[in-house]
Formats: sequence, structure tokens, C-alpha cells
Amino acid sequence: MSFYPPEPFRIKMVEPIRLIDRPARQIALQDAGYNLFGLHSDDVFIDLLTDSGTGAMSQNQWSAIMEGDESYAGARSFFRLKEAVNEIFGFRFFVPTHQGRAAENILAALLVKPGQYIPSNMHFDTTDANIRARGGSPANLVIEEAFDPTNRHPFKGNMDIQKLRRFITETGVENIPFGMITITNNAGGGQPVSMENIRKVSETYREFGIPFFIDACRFAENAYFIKMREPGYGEKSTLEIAREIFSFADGATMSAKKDAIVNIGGFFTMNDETLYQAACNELILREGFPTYGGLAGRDLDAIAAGLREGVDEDYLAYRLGQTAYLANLLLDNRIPIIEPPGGHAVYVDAGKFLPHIPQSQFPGQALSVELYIEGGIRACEIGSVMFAYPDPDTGDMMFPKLELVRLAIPRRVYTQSHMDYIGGVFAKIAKQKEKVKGYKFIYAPPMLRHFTARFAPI
Ligand code: PM9
Repeated sequence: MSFYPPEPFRIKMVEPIRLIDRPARQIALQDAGYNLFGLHSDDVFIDLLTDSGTGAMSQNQWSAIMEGDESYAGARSFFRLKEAVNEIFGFRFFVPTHQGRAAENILAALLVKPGQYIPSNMHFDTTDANIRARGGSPANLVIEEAFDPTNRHPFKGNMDIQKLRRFITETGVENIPFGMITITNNAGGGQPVSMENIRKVSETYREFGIPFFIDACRFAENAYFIKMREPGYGEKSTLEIAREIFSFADGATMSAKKDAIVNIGGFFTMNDETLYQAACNELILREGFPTYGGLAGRDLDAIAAGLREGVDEDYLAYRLGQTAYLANLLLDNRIPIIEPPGGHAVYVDAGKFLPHIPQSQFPGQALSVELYIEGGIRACEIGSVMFAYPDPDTGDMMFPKLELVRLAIPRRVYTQSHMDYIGGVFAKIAKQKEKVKGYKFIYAPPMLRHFTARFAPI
């Protein structure tokens, strides 16, 4: 029996949810074109689509919201956020943005030229798409262990340093405007990156004079994994570990909707003053004045409070413990998952679970649909719907190595009985999995197609 850590909070406000009946779920799904993003949230019982912007804010955050200063320029809220960002990230400059992808858009708009390459362990879909939208090519150089779901490497988000060196030498430094790393590695199972690896990545980029930016959405979960798993870090605080992580980089993009536990917001932070000035100009053009960046003053205050709560170790122990509990429930039912579980989600290996469905018929999509029909659970496909692209030279479809379904756990939202319910739904599906059928596209946009594509069962 796996351990469920008691929540380090009690519930002061509740939001009703309900399970509509099976025929109603079938109709809702048909109306949504079998795309879970197309469902009305009222028709979803347990929503594991994303951990982004779906967390429950604390009483401190709600009271900080009441203190929001809505001045157009120079708001007190901006300076409070600046202090929190500086305390944790330590870069010289920062601009707020309305969410993470806006920060990525500014970074890509300013630095990526057509034909250039951006290495990372693995880019998430919005980073990948922002680089491609500027004519660049994202390159994923994660260690090979990341592609072996049952390999229990403690830091499966690590970048392969040999691959990185080879990539830089073969591509040419002049074609690499900056390098990145994503912590934790969302596209690869929410897996952490070790401090040793971050340091080596930084040294490699610095040796070649390549600026280094961290996609920091889940930096606090990553820092806590370092504390738990990396020799020499057990006695350090998560805050100290986070500061050390960022000391190796030249800047970071952040979606505050994850580890800052807010419903909207993000920022772009950096050391280079020229880049900061250019970012301010981009921001003014697309987001807003540099002291509010597309957000209300109250949002800035909620982020400032959330950033500090996000590194609280009681919270992080509960957070990662809840994810591990769900992972163990699935393993007990022989559901293949990426092991060990990551921080924010459990990733089911749909390719292995449904071996009778080929990649071209989207096994991850098929399992996501089944979870909704069987139990009103909404999950997110992270497989060929999200990441299969035609090869630019041959036109052949290039499929990702893994077909995953992500059960992302919103922060401070669901309880142990919700986790037990999810385990029960999986157990039912497992008994009749041979009957699950594949899907085909009936509409797919050219980029980020998982958001708006429509499907039909095969
Ligand atoms: N991630 C997620 O669900 C939300 C969009 S996809 C449903 O995992 C990383 C590592 C992310 C990420 C968003 C972003 C973009 C950047 N990097 O959503 O624009 O996981 O705030 O952040 C989502 P925004």
C-alpha cells in the first residue's frame, strides 16, 4: 500500500464537480471532435488535462490580490514581484509576460533567425513552435535513458553532454543563437535535471560562447528532486538549490502558471542589458508596458506570493508524494508508466498499453478518449498528435519515440479519493483494452495541432 502524504493545508472553499452519465459523455466527446481540449469543463469530472494555471491559490495569494496596484506604470505590485523574482532567480533584469509562451515568443523573436538551431534536453510544444515560427529548428538532446520508460535513472531529464558537444561542432556556433534546458522535462515525463548536468550544460555552452536560457516552469519541483536525490544537496534548502541552478544560466523563461501556482502569468528574466532593452520594446509592442507586461497588478502580486509558496518544502513533499501515490496505484494495476514518476504528472506509456494500435492511429489519443468515456477523466495526449511532423526533406512522417498520455495533477486541487478513483478507472480499462480502437484526423492545423484538431474513430 503506497503512502499518501497528508495535505499541508485544509480546504476553505470548494468548487462542485459532477460525473455526467455515460451517454452524455459520448455525446460531449462527439461534439468535441474526439479532442479532449474541445470539451466543456462542466462535462469533465476529474480534469488532468494540465497542471498549468489550474492550481488552487492560497489565502496569502488571495489577500495579495486585494493589494494589487493597478497603476499603468511603476506599480507597487511590479516591485513586489521584482523582489521575489530576484530572491529566487537572481538575474539582473526581468519583464512580466501574460504567460510562458509570451516570454518564449520574445526570446525567439529577438534571437532566432531562419535556419538557426536551438538545442535543449527537450523543448515543450510552445517553445518548439515559437522557434519554428521564426524559421528556426529545435533540437532535443536528452539522455537515451529518457526513452526507456522502465529505466529508473534519477535524473532522466538530463541533457546528453556528448550529444550536445557533437551537435554544436557539427551545426557551427554561428548557427546557434542560444541554448536551453527545460526543468523539469515536461515533454519527456516531467523528469528532473541534476545540478551536475545543469553545470556541465552551462560549461559547454559557455565554452562555445552560446548564451544559456532555462525554461523554468517547474524549477521548484526540479530543485526538490535535487534535494531528495543528488548527493551533497540533502541539507540545502530548495531556495538555495534554485538559486544555484539559475547561477549557471544567462536567463530564464517562466510560466508562472506552474510552480508559482497562479492562474495566469509568466516572465522573462536575463542578465544582458541590451537583450532586456530589446525585450522591453517587444513587450510594449505585444504585451504591455514593462512594469505590467499584459497582466493586472493583482496578478503580479499573486505570482510574487506563489513563487515563495512554490519553494516551500512541506508543500513540495506533499506535491511529489501525491504524484508518486498515483503512479504506484497504476503500477499496482500493471499499467505501464514512465518510471520513476516525475513531479507534476504521471505519464502512461500508451504505446505499450495498447500495442495493437499503430502510431499512425494515435494510441495516446485512443487511451485519452477511453479515460473520458469510462470515468469522465480528462487527460492529455503527448505523442504523435502533439509531436509527429513530416520530414522537411522527404515528407515522410517522423513519429516521436514514445506515445504517452499525461495525467497532470493540478496543484492543491484533488484529494486521495480522487487519485483512488483514477486508479479504479484504469483498472476497468485494462480489463477490456483489446477493444480500444485507433483514431484519424479529420482536421489538423499546421502547428500546435493538439489544441484544435478534430478526430474520427477508425
Ligand atoms: N505547459 C502544459 O500543460 C500548458 C500548455 S499545453 C496544454 O504542460 C513548458 C515546459 C511548459 C509550458 C506549458 C510552457 C508554456 C513552456 N514550457 O502555457 O504559455 O510545460 O504559460 O507556458 C503546459 P504557458
